[in-house]
Formats: sequence, structure tokens, C-alpha cells
Amino acid sequence: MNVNDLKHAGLKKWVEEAVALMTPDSVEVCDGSQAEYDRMIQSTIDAKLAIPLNSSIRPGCVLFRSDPSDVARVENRTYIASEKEEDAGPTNNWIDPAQLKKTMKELYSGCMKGRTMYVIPFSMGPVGSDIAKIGIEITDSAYVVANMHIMTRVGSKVLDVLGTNGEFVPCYHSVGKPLAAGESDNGVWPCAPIEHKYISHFPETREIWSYGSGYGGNALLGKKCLALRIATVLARDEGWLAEHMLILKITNPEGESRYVTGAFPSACGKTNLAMLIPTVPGWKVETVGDDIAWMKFGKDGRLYAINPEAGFFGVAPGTSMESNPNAMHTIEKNTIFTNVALTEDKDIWWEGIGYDAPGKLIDWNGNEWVQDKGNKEQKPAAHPNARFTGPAKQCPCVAKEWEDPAGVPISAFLFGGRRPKTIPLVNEAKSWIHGVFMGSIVGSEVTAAALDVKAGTIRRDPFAMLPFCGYHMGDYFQHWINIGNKSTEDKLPKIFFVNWFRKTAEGKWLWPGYGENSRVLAWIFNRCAGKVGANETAIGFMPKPEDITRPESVSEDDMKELLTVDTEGWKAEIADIRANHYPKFGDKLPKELFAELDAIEKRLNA
Ligand code: SAT
Ligand code: MN
Repeated sequence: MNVNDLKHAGLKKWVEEAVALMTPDSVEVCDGSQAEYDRMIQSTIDAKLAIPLNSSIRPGCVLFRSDPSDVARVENRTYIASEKEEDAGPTNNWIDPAQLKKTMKELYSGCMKGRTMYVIPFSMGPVGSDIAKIGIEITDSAYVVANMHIMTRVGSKVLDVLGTNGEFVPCYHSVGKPLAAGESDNGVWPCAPIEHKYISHFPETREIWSYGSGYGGNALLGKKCLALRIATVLARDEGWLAEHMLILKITNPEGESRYVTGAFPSACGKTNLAMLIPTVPGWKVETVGDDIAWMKFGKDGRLYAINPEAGFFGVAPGTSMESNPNAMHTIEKNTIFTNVALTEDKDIWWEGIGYDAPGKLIDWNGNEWVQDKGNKEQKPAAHPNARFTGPAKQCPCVAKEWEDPAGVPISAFLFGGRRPKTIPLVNEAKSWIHGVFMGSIVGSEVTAAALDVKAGTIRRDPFAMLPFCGYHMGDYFQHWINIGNKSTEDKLPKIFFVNWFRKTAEGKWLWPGYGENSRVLAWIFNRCAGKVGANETAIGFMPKPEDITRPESVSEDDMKELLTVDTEGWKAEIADIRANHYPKFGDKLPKELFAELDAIEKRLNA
């Protein structure tokens, strides 16, 4: 499709301006067809950026290797350019929007020379759903187009919904690597040096401008940029929730179903939880989403969630038939792999895939790699943030209602992180505001030594939204409080804190995790259904021992430890929140949260 065929005058004008600025050789409006996807993949194969995998083992799959400077989201190059600096808040990078646009326009000037500009109409959420939003991404990357085909709903059907004057979020993206006449990428992942990378959000005008990176959330602008950073601003203004949450369907042995969402910082096994296979007999868990939930109130006063995405952009290393068979089945075909290792028979391999490297590999840098299990210093064959992009509809445990435009009614919110100490296995908030308090103090042990935080320390990541909230985090806490005032406690989701990562003083896991987490989900389900009581403690409601089953591998003593309030640990936690966490938000921290902190402290001292 051609720019002249666009029926939306505002969209046509916006594209024409981008063409004048970025001067691509040609322009294509994406129709979302299979033929278009195949053409995108073929063009990346021709440019030696993609390697087709063995079609008898992994049909329809390709492998990309990115540049070592372009392997993950770049948080220090990600900006919230609100008019006023205080609106971005202490957790975001801020630049004056006018100044940022000037800098970026210089970078965008002529940036698509020698390339095709693709115009991608996409819908976050089922096309036409009340909860869905439309974005238009302009990009010079066929890799981005192909990934967007999997991760979102793309094409003419979206333009039909947009009509002649519908609203859309305009998103600019360029890899920032123009080509000279006759030049091709020829096997070199195109991107710009780190100091020219910008992932910019303009919350007031609801625009996204991304430059210099072709990877993941920096480039697939529907995901963290639109569905979280811009959507949090829309949600604040319109009275709904845009959250970094998985969505689960849980069915009990009687066949009753409930839906829960959960927010966990990265590296806490969110995708595994979303696709969990229960060990408790008779229970079933299905997936609605693995990363993002948008929730709006229904007429009945309950919150209904949709998954705005259509695919999974999951971390490959550590994913195996043991840790997540449903993810492994999802990526058997029609999947894009990025920065995993390649085997001799053109299949994929990564650390933690569940079996040794079969023979000589090509690692994510494109070099020969032979596994040396005796060598602890050996560099991994797959990048630790290597990813698969797989269609959600291929997931064996995807819930049948995962695309229901009305969304699914939510019974519970889970918050959690990697907490080796203090935080019990599960703990239910006493009220909405207590739950908001729990969300505001989410934290996780830093595991990767690469971050400039000491490994073993707790990094606070409120609501798992630290890099994803498009405005001041203190105002965001207030928004959560306001949402609670829009309905009544009996209709609002109950809120739970969970922790699968408790360790003994000797460093041994107290809880086996994975499928065994279904025991906790079953208790949460039964609490929501009013089928079990609980012990009321200083920190919330906790299971009575007889109401939660114990895995064989967990001793009675360990189970007791998992479900006991660590009073001294909690006192230290409260002191840390008071001294180091809450002060970061200054006078934007809602006073209700300080009151909650005081109340818990008082109960701990009683
Ligand atoms: O790169 S993404 O933002 O899409 C994934 C992640 O980092 O969480
Ligand atoms: Mn995520």
C-alpha cells in the first residue's frame, strides 16, 4: 500500500513530514499479511542479517545476531520529555522536549537514505476493543516490522478501525544507519553508537521518538514505550491501569475459573509463572498474557484486563522443557530468535536449555564455540538477554478468552520479587491501601553483577514499573489510591505479596518454585472465592497451615518458616523504606502510604 492511499488526512500528513525529514528511498504502508511477513524476513536474509533455521526441525524460524552495543533496553538513554521536569519524577531521565526534538531532528535528518520506510499501523489489544489503542510506527527496519507482526496486530484492519480521523500514537523509529548508494547491511546489524541512541517519550503530546537501536523494547515501540510509558499517562488521565503484569486464568477441580494479574521485576520468572503447569492435582493454569495488562472498570465495578500484545518476547536462556515446556512448544515454529547460539544442524541452543551443546556452535557474536564445562570462565554462547519472539496463539496453554475484546474480570493482583529473606511465601493485604503499599515497596535482589549495584542488595522496583512509568512515581502511587476509590473493596481485586525466592541462612532454597507455586495460587483462588479463612498478622493475612498444601520436598519446619512473620526482618524493612525508599518521592508521596507504614510498624511493635 502507498502513502497516497491513506484515508486519514492527519496520518498522511504526518507520514509525509517524516518522509521529508528522513528521506528514505521508498515508502511502504504495511498491510499485515503473511506475504508481507515473508517478504520482510527474506529481505533480512538477503542482507545477511537473518539466518534461516532448519525447516525440518524449526519451520518458519530465523536467527538474528545484533551488535554488542545493541542487546537490551538502554535505560540511561530512555527519556520522559514532559514539559516540566518534576512531572517526569525522580525515577526517569528528563530532557526539555523542545531541546530533545531539536537534537533528534538533526539525527533523523536523512537517516533513512538508502532504505525503505515502513509505516506500521498496529493495535495494542484486540482490533476494535474498547480497551485497545492504535499506534503508527514508522521504521526503517524490516526486523522491526516482522517482530511487530508477531507482537501486535498489524495492518489494514487497523487502518479500517482508525477511519478518517481516529486517534493514534505516532511513533518514529530509525536504526540510525543510512546507506550509501549501492550499499547493503551485508551482515552488519545496523544501529547507531550509544551516545546517539535515544528512546524518547513526550507524554503531553503522546509521541514516541526512538533513534539508534534496533533491539527489543527500544525499537518495538508498541511494547514498553506505548503499552507502558505512554499508556500509564493515558490511564492516569482516563482512570484505568496500564501495568507491567502477567495475566493468568486459574481453574479449580470443580471447574470454576478466576483471573489474576501479577507484577514482578525482571528475572523473577514472570513468563514461567504465566505458563505454569500446576503440581496440585485437578487445578489448571492458562495464560492470557505474560508481560503487560491494561485494566478498565466494567459496568459491574470490577476491573477487566486485556493483554495488549499478541506474542511473547521472552528471555531464552534458562527456558527449557523442565522450566517452561509451554514456552518451548510455543517457539517450535514461526519464531524469531535473537542472539541465541546456532547448532551445526541449524537449530538453536542456549545456556539452561536443558541439554549440553550438541557439537560445535556459533555463538551470538558469530564465532565458533565449543562447550567447555570445566571452564567456569567460558563466555556464554547465547547472550544472557537473548530473546525469542513467538506468537501467543501457538502457546499450548493460551486461554481461549485471551483475545476477548471485553477483557477478563480480575480477582487478585500479585506482587513479588526475589527476596532471600524477610518476605513470606504469601501474604494478603488487609485493604486496598495496604495493597498499594505492598506494590510501592516491591524490590528484588540484584543478581547480575553487571549492574552498578552490589550483587545481593535489594533494588526497589515499585509495582515492577521503575523503568516503565511515564510520569512521577509519587503521582502514580496516588493514581493507584484513586483507582481504589472508584469501586468497593468487595469488587476490587484482592492484593497479595508472594515470594518464591526465600533462602536458608546457608543459601539453600526454601521453596522449589515453578509448578509448585500452584499451591500458593490455589490458596489465593480460595481466598478470593471466600472458601478459606486466614491468620491475621501484623503484615497481613496469612494461610492457616491446613489451607495450603506442602510440596514433598519442603520439610514441615521449612514450611513453617516460609509462613511466619519475621518480625525483626520486617522492622528493618520498614526502617529501610522510611529512610531510603519513600523519601525519594518527596512531597509527591501520598500521605496514606506513610500512614500505612506507621500502622504496620505499630503492629510489629505491639
Ligand atoms: O526489551 S523489552 O523491553 O521488550 C523486554 C524487557 O527488557 O523487559
Ligand atoms: Mn517486561
